Amino acid sequence: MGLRGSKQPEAQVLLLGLDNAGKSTLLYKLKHNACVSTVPTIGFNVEMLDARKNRKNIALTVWDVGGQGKMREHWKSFHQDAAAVVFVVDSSDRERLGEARRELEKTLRSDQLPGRPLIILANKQDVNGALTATEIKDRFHLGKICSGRDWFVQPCSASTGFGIEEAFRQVVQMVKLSSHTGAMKDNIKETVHYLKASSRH
Ligand SMILES: Nc1nc2c(ncn2[C@@H]2O[C@H](COP(=O)(O)OP(=O)(O)OP(=O)(O)O)[C@@H](O)[C@H]2O)c(=O)[nH]1
Ligand SMILES: [Mg+2]
Repeated sequence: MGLRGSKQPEAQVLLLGLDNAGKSTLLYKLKHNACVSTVPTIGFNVEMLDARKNRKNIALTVWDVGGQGKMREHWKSFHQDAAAVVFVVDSSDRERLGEARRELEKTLRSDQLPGRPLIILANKQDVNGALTATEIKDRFHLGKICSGRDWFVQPCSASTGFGIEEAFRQVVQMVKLSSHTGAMKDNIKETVHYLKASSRH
């Protein structure tokens, strides 16, 4: 059963990427078509998005998990039941590209994400000098590290909205639907308790 308690087919989509990549900006652009001013995410944001797949209404639950160093150790709590991973890259931040690649590789090694499709968002294309989607594909050696899964790189700007709908369509097309999400909710409950407890110290 899904978070809404409906029988509508649904899928859990996990938004990951370094801090400052633009995940939360993207989530709220998708949800409200608005450029919301964000603060670094401590914990996660979650939104339901409606979509159509195979001529049916489906519900995507999109989990946007904070990307700061301390948050990354919690990413794995969100792996289970994620039907697809959307990895957001700040294409204008050349200095942190290696760090982003290492985090992506670590994520793809998770035994809880076997064969799950990967959509890389080459975000911040509105910034002068941003790397193109092809450059990101090459620098991340995506052909090599993504063997055994479907993958796609989409250039976009979460701020302006450029490429966002195309990205969403790709996610909908590539995601596999399921009707069971209970385990993920349990994992997340534990993580939320842990984060609340940590923030009190
Ligand atoms: N120019 C430009 N700025 C962007 C874009 N997307 C996000 N930003 C900015 O980048 C900064 C970080 O965006 P967030 O969405 O908070 O980043 P995040 O990935 O959620 O970061 P964490 O929550 O720390 O993991 C904000 O100042 C955004 O306005 C974009 O496409 N273009
Ligand atoms: Mg955020």
